[in-house]
Amino acid sequence: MAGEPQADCLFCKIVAKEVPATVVRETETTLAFRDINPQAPTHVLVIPKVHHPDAASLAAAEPEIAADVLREAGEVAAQEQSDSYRIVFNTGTGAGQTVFHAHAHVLGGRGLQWPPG
Ligand code: IU
Repeated sequence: MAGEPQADCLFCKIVAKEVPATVVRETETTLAFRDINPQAPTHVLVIPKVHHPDAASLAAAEPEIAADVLREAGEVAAQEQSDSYRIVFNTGTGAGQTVFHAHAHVLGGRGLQWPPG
């Protein structure tokens, strides 16, 4: 069920501390940790602790927590001293989503090209 922890979800396991992660920030509703395959000097994932498969589903079901994720993305960038950064929500396999628990990629620390690949 949306919002409930999913037994087969990697990010739910990270929230439950069953899988280790390098956590950089934590709030009551969110967790921010370093991506294991960083694509920029700063590459942090901000996730809601509740399970929703993607960002739009999270925003539809629990808009306050979606706002928490966005606010924390900004806090991560500030903590990493990234004035310019990108927040990415890959949605769907065709866009590169591989983990179906909503997450914001926070990328910074280098120049970022547009359009993305
Ligand atoms: P995506 O947008 O669903 O592709 O992002 C998933 C990210 O999760 C991706 O950048 C992976 O490198 C990252 N990740 C991780 O940080 N820790 C893990 O154990 C696994 C994936 I598996």
